[in-house]
Amino acid sequence: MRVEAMNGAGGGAHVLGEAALRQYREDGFTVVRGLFGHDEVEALCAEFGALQAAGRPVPGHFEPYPGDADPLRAYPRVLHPHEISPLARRTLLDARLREALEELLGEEALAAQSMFYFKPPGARGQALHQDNFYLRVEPGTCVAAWLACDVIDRDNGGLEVVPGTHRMRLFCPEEADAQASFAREYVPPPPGLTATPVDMAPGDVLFFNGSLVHGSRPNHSGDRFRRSFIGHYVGRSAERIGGYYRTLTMSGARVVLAESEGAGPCGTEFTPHASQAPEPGPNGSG
Ligand SMILES: O=C(O)CCC(=O)C(=O)O
Repeated sequence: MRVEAMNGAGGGAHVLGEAALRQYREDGFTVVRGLFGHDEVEALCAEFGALQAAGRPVPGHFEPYPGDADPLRAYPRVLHPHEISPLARRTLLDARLREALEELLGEEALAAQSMFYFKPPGARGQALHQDNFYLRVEPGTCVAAWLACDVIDRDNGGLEVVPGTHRMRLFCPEEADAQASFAREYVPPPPGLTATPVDMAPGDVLFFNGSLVHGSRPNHSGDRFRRSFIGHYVGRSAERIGGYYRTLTMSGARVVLAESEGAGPCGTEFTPHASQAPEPGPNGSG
């Protein structure tokens, strides 16, 4: 696969090069290597590690069941952590992400959500899906910035993308395999296209279009977490978005967009968080 490799961590220069922009336009994704430093990644892991070790629920954000046999109940994903953690908020609104996003969007970026995935050994993945199925950004779509916090590969359930699907419509999902995916929706790769794994190192950021089909398989490694911090963004020209997504400028000011219909948290869980239950999913499945 062609993944653009460049270190954009320095100030001043464009975070993305021409080749990365071209790849994003053609394939729907690109990777910026080493955009965040190892110290920054370690600080994020320490922040969320402490949240998990405390074992206390934070309603609407984190609902752990310490010691549960299901690794994803012991280490559930953290939803909208930027609303409970100043470090997560700084990361979501980071100036390097802003610069890359505005190059990709061609306009001002607004932040729509953040998430942190622990994905411990043995955890299920998230079946192939399209983010804008959940965010329902209109007109247009969203962009994800997916920051690797560990060495991420096929063995520990790294992300897979289906290049070119960003130019296609939103597909009606099928039901996912509950043994392999914590989320219900599954979008099979369209005929002739296949899912391609994206191997990453801590600090690398994968940017991808909100209509790109992507997802991950279970973490089959015996002992390696696959942690990632994820931000979703929209262009300033977006008019509507799902009510779950409380958009912010990259300076942190709230921007209220009209609410689009059919939206829900990203990935309808087979066992939903209490905070997700009242929000009807795109298929009314919650
Ligand atoms: O990290 C994963 O396994 C899935 C994340 C994802 O699909 C997303 O952020 O949209």
